[in-house]
Amino acid sequence: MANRDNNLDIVIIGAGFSGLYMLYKLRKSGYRARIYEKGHGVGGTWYWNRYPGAGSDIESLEYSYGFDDALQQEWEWKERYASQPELEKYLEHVAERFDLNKDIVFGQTVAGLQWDKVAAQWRCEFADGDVVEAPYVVMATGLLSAPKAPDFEGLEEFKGRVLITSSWPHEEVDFTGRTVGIIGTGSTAVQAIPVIAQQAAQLKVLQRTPNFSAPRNNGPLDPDYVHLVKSDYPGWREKQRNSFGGYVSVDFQAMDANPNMAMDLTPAERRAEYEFRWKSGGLCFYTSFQDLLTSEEANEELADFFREKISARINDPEVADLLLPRGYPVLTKRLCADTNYYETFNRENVELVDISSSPIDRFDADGVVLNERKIELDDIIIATGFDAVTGAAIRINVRGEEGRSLADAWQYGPRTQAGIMTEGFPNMFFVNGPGSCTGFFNPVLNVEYQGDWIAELLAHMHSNRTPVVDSTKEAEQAWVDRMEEAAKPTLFWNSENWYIGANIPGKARVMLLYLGGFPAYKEYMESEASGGYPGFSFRSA
Ligand code: NA7
Repeated sequence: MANRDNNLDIVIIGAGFSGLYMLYKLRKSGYRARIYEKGHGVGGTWYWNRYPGAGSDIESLEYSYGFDDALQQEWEWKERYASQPELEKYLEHVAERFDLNKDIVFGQTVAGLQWDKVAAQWRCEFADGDVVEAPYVVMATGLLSAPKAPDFEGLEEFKGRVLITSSWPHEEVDFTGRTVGIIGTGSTAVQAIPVIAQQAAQLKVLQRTPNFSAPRNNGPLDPDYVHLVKSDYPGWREKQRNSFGGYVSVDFQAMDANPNMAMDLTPAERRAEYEFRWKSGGLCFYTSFQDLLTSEEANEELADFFREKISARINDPEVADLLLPRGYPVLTKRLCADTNYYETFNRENVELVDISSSPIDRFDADGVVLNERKIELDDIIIATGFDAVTGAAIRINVRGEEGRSLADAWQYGPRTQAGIMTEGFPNMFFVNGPGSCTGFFNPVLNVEYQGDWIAELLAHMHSNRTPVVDSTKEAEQAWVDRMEEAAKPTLFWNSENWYIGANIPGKARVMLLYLGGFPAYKEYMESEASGGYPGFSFRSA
């Protein structure tokens, strides 16, 4: 028998960074909101991805909420980049501090969402058969939360442990004395490999495509740097919000993106900039010049710089050669940030296995069979990435107007207006979803912005007594065109990256996120709001 709850205004799906902020904001705005979360704790990405070495590649002082000054002043981050346990603890603290837990139902998987036109509400069905109904739904389902299915033939026959990085066990996994294999060499594996190599007897890294990685230069936070940020945290946040990507720390100072075109400078000037960024570490390469993602020449020179630096970290020239990324532009697959990744291949117990020349054929009871050899394993770790941006929403059976499914509506790529709504699915809001800046912009600040904007939209609807909202087709098309225009001249099309859906066989190849930068995004959103929301249609129930 279904449970009906008539006291709910808003269902929020997911208790990660996005869902928690939405609950905080919407409750504060007077709505009865509740989160439904599949996991048994808060954290989202930081609840599920608990593999050894997991952590954020955006600095902790920046990858955190800015909405409450007391929170940001009082919370003490330990390291420059927060680890998964620290991030999970932070989000648990936020949930307690703002009394969010009382409105979160854990262990509840949303299986279907159906728009009931007559009642003007969403019917939300859970995997266990329960149902709730509410006029509004917020999809806080995450950007990198739907794992790419591990579709290796014979995997079920393998007698060892199969460990998936994105649903890592809560109890400690001991690799002592074991021969461990890992598939994947993206950001996840680049974080996990150096840590696991220290414990496992043997580690076999099965690499299909080498990635570009910059040193993460992690370590305890310097108190002077923390003092610098906290002495004007709101000002620091403002700098983040006014920047393209939402993270501004370069070499422990807030620094604007370099306004220059690489190719307008001399080779020596470019080299100096890259050396400076290498020393600072991590993702700050994205802001080193304006044309790195549009000029093949500039990009190739940076790729050469990376290859030179990577080579210098590996002892065996043959191994180094296999680890050098070639044939696709640097920065188009998300740059990895590592601690001792390349040095790990200098260890006696680590072997790099090139599965581009000898692909995985299948698994059997005791290991993995490649075209040219078999590797016996005690454990296999799967770090093959995500059906990014759209996967989590589409895996829910969402049915909008006239029963149309979201999966069908997005089969040729997601269509949204500014990442907020998709036409034909009234009263359903997306945060950190397709069409937003997230992924290219700090997702924590993005959800704060989108959440505040949605709350204002709801207030507008309330005062006009029009409780139902949808995106207009025209505004959605205009946004889709705008996204295409921003993405077209870039080099993202020249690699198999998740930003364009190219890591998932059969997924439409479209740029999933808005590449025009957060300032341009805000400008659009502000003109919509101040102009009375011309891109949206409103109606009474
Ligand atoms: P990524 O970056 O998508 O990396 C996945 C890795 O898994 C990558 O090396 C893939 O190689 C490899 N992969 C995927 N499928 C296969 C198969 N079938 N066989 C062999 N190897 C495979 O995911 P991550 O989890 O590391 O990082 C995701 C994001 O999280 C990251 O971008 C940051 O934003 C944080 P490929 O390149 O496809 O040849």
